[in-house]
Formats: sequence, C-alpha cells, structure tokens
Amino acid sequence: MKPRLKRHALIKKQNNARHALPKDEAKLYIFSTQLTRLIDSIPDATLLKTSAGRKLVTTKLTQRLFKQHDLNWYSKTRLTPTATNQQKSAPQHAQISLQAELNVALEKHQLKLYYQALVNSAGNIVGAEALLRWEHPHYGLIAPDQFLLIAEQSGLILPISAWVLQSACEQLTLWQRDPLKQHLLLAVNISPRQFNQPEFVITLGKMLKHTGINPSRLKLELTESLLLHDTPNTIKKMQALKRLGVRCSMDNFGTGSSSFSQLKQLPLDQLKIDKFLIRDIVFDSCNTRTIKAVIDMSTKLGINLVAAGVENEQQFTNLKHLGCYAYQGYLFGKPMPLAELEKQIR
Ligand code: G
Ligand code: MN
Repeated sequence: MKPRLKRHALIKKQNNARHALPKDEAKLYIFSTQLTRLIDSIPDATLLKTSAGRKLVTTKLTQRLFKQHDLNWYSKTRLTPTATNQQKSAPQHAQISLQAELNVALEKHQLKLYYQALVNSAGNIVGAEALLRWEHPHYGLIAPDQFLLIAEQSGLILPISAWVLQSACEQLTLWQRDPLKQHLLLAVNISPRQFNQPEFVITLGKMLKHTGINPSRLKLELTESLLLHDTPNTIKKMQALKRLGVRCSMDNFGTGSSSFSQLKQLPLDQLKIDKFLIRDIVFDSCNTRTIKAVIDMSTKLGINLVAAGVENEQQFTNLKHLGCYAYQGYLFGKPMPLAELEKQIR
C-alpha cells in the first residue's frame, strides 16, 4: 500500500472505531427502552410461556442490572447535560448522534402524529389526542419520552412543537369539512418551552386564523409543573388562550402536588387523571376514593374529567359509576396512524 493510502486507511479505521460505539449505544438504548415498554404491556404469565418471551425477560433483567449498578448512562447524562468534563463520555456521543438525526427528522418527514381515541361513557369516539412519534429509518418507532429531552436541550423542541400544533390545526380543518368528523376534539401536548415563548398566544392566534378551525375543537394539554410555575403569568396566558376560544387541560393530574386552592385559580376546562391513578382503581379502594374526591372537586369547579390509561372493562365501569366525562386508553385503542383512527370512527 502507498504511504498516503495507508495513512488514509488508518484514519478511516480510527474514525470508524470512534463512531461505531456511540451509534451502537444509542441503538441499544432505544432498543432496550422499547423492549421494556413491550414487556410492560404483556402479562407475565403469557410472557414466560415462549422462549421468545423468556428472552425478553432476560433482557429486562439485564436492564435492571444495569440500573442497579448505576450503569443507566442515559438518565445520568440527562441529569448532567452541562458536564464540564473535557472528554465527552460515550453517552454524550450517543446523545449527539441522536440529536444530529433529530435535526433532520422534521425535514425528512420522519416525525409523525399518531392519534389515540377519546371516548364518552357510551364508548363513542368524541375526539383524539395527537401524540408525536419518530418513525426512525433504522430504529423503528420511537416514542417522545426517548427524544424530547434531547430536543429540549438542543432547542429543537421549538420547531418540533410548532410543527405539532400546526399539523393538529390542519387536521382539524380537514375534520371540520367532514360531517362524520366535524364534532371531534383534538388534544395536543404543549411543551413548557413552547408555552413560555412570549409570542405563543399570538402565534397560535395566527394559526387558528389561517386554518379557519373552530378553536373550541382544539384542546391544549399542559403539565401540572408548568401550570404551577409562575402562576400569575401562567394564569394571564391561559386567559388569553381562552379568549382565543381554545380549551386548556391539565395533563397527568395526580402525579404532582397541586392543591384545591391552586386549581381554583387556574382557568382550566379539564383535568386529565393520570394512568397511574387509574391503574389500580379496581383493586385499590384508596385510589377509588381519591378519584371520587377529584371528581367531586372538579364538579364544584366546573371542570370536566378525563381518565387516561383505561385498559380494561372493569376500570371503565368503575370510572363511569364515579362520573367521568371522557376516557382514553388501550381499551379503546392505542395511539395509531390517522387512517386507522378514521377507520375506527366509521
Ligand atoms: O402523558 P400523556 O398522557 O400525554 O401520555 C400518553 C402516552 O401514554 C402515550 O404515548 C401512550 O403510549 C401511553 N398510553 C396511552 N394509553 C395508555 C394505556 O391505556 N395504558 C398505558 N400503560 N399507557 C398508555
Ligand atoms: Mn397528554
């Protein structure tokens, strides 16, 4: 080999070695979280019957070991995004590689909206929640909890959030033209950084005007921590949103610590009870009492209640008896591509 070519080959080899690890780790991370999610959704007894199932369990155990030994590097990097260490650790490389890919995901149309049905007590679809998914060419479907933190840290969250909101408005325009679908509500998750942009209300106002949608069909889901942070300004902003005609909902209610007096101050239309409270409603009378208390409180405040994460008939029956307004969860449908939801509506 000629000396120049030899040097070139050597550099190439070094580069390959440098890039292979982070990419693999990113892949491993995504793979294992997807697997955990999968395992979580299968009852244990069924799982252990097949060799594939046993393999899944092994992987899960391996992951648990990772955690025990504090090797869950991804969550560690998430907590220390501004580490001063000169030499970047492998996890940070992995994060950068994902970030670079996320950078182009929007323009490559890899980000998609999935839709999860929202039903009334009769089980009829009254709307949906738009949920962001990343259809990655190599890793498959990636849920937002796996990339939103990277998006937050890199600032990509703003263009992504704007795209979600714009797409939701465009979807509502289409539904509005269809007699079968014009009654549907569409809920969108709003990121704290998006909400805190000074021009958020104006931007949304323009979107509503351009798309010509009925604003009362659009529901903004806001997190509890966002709503309880800087409450006076948040209230002002929510009031401005309500003047636009859109509805506001508190997402994941029950996982935070908002009090009755705090809730009373917020101009909310809806509370969405988190799936963790719903999960044990059948067996745990304490949870049932909590939900009953939440329902009584929200009735007094004139706020309606949506139960998230309804997975079986018994939960649905109990929640109906308690007097929920609407329901969402795997019992009625997983988050799915638009065409599938529309088929379900027909
Ligand atoms: O935080 P938020 O409520 O927006 O989260 C919605 C997420 O919860 C979706 O990404 C979806 O995958 C998941 N989810 C929706 N319905 C159910 C359910 O019935 N059970 C469980 N375990 N998860 C659900
Ligand atoms: Mn939500």
